[in-house]
Amino acid sequence: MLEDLLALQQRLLAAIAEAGSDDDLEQVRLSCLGRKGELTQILRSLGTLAPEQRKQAGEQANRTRETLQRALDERVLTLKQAALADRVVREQLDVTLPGRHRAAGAVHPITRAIAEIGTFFQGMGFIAATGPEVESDWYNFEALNLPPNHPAREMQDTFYLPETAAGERLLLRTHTSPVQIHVMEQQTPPLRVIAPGRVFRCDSDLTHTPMFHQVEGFMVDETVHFGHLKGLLAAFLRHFFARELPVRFRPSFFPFTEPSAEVDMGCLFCQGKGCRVCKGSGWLEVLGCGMIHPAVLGHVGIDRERYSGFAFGMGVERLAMLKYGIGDLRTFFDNDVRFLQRYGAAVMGDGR
Ligand code: 2NM
Repeated sequence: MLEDLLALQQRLLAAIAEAGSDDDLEQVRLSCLGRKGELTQILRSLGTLAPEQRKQAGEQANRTRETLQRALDERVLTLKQAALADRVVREQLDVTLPGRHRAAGAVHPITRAIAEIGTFFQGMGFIAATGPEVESDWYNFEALNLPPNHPAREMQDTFYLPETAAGERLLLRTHTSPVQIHVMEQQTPPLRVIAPGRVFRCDSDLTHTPMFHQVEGFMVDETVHFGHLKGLLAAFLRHFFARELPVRFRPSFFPFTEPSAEVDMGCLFCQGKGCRVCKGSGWLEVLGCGMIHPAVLGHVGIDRERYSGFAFGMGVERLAMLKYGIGDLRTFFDNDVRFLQRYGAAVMGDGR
């Protein structure tokens, strides 16, 4: 019996020393001290021994139990410490590593330019209006006096949507003028409105993107004349480019205005002497404008005997390129944060 106990103790001590996890240890504990454990069975069988043997075996069995229990407790602790030491190595944090760089964004120059344009016209009493980017033929063309066979309506310039169930061919607006038509329909003069927003033309090369931005504006009141338009746009350009500038109006043609004009300003880069930017002319073409065509006023139910109006339109990308010195139109839409870091602003420029 004594030999049996010592042999059991040796075997179980070896098993405890080999146990690599809490689960292993629990298995060993159950096999020896559990209800059906080997030592438990021996302790139970002590009663069958003669009194002399029973005392000796009992004492040895208790010593074996204490020895095994202590070995189990120690092994639990050893495993716990080993696990902790392992974690300390695995989860080491190198506090001297450089931080991860997060590129900071900025206000996009298009947003900034629209805000700056808006600030000027707000100061002149204009209200900003917006409207849908998907339009009907009527609002984008017909109401603006663009006849059915006008070149601007050709398929290659306009993005058309699939025909609707009702047989209507909707399109992506090619200018923000349809917004002005909506406003003129819904409100009565006097009106002073600008319409900033995205417009779409099926055109893509070095100097054209299929989506770009416009700010158009118009004013309708009694006695509005071309002199108001000239004064307003000259003041706008001098405000936007923050300098005294020569401004000239050249006769031109738009279906929705009569008379129509292109507006040039003195070249910012050569002061009129002629350079690459102005192609040697000394002038930069920056706006289109004119007196709203009586047919347009008629289409929106404005009394053309009593009221007159002017309208103008500008491309935001072109103005932003000139003002902020941006060389390549397509970089506006590359979505490269380095573009914002170079040309972006910390604030909008209109108080926001
Ligand atoms: C331009 C040039 C000339 C224009 C006309 C209108 C409307 F709706 F009032 F008739 N809005 N914008 C207009 C006139 C736009 O852009 C170069």
